[in-house]
Amino acid sequence: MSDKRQRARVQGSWAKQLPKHSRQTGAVSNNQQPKSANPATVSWGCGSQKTPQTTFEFNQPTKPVRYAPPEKVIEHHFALDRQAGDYEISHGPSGVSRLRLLPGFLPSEEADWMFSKLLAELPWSQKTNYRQGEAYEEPRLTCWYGELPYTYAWSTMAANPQWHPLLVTLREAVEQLSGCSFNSLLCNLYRDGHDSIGWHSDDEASLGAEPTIASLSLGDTRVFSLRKQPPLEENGDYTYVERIRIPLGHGTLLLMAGATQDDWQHQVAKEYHDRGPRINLTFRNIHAEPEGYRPGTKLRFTAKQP
Ligand SMILES: O=C(O)CCC(=O)C(=O)O
Repeated sequence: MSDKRQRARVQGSWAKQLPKHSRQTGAVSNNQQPKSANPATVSWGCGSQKTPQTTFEFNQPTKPVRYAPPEKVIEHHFALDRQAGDYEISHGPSGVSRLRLLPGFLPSEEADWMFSKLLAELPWSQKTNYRQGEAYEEPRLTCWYGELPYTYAWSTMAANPQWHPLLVTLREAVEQLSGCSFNSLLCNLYRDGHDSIGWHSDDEASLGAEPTIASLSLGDTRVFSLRKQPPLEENGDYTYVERIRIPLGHGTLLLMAGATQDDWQHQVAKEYHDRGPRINLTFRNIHAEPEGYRPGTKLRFTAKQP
């Protein structure tokens, strides 16, 4: 828990130290505290010791205490009813943010061999990104498919129209289910629990307004977290925003649509217990950026991807 969130739970504050004359006499301004000389002779059952005594006074907070809303968890059991789970996670400020969750989109045995094949056969590499001019390696491996290049975090993935045949099949299955068409795919490989992707929105101008993004997970389960963008008056402070966590398991498809990329950020955080490898395929529809347009421009300001 961040220091600020923790502080938000404290319901009062310690009083200032008493003026010197009242400390000497042991007097307490509101008469609620026991009187004591300082230093006092106090017995703790192991002989008598001179122990300095400090006097505290509890002040009621002047402002109402503010709590962060409890994190919600979405766990949809597709196997029970064979229905997708549809969630409207917010209705503003930009519009309706929608998620559709389909655990078991790929049956487990098919997902097993697809995972092994993609792990072995995709051209995985570690991308170098830039933050305030400083280079850093992404804490995961990636590869890109699409007729157009894709730029984020000041670094470009070159166009790669040579789709792996299995990815072509998966793209068709995802398109049929979602009713959307996708011309590009960002593949992420989290080698273990230490690999991650930080808070960000998929809101590059090249994705267009209100993009639908289809995210297919294979391999070990990892927690996909969302947090709401704070209102302007919070000055970028996420302490009190709504949060959602969704465990994404082997063969699960997640669709993000509507205003999700405008009003929310998402991440897959590092984990500190053992995790096996996980592949995540995010199908997207990329548009050519207009001439003279700086690649990777965001539609709005958001945190950078690590
Ligand atoms: O691995 C995931 O589930 C999320 C990937 C992601 O956020 C992205 O590729 O932008």
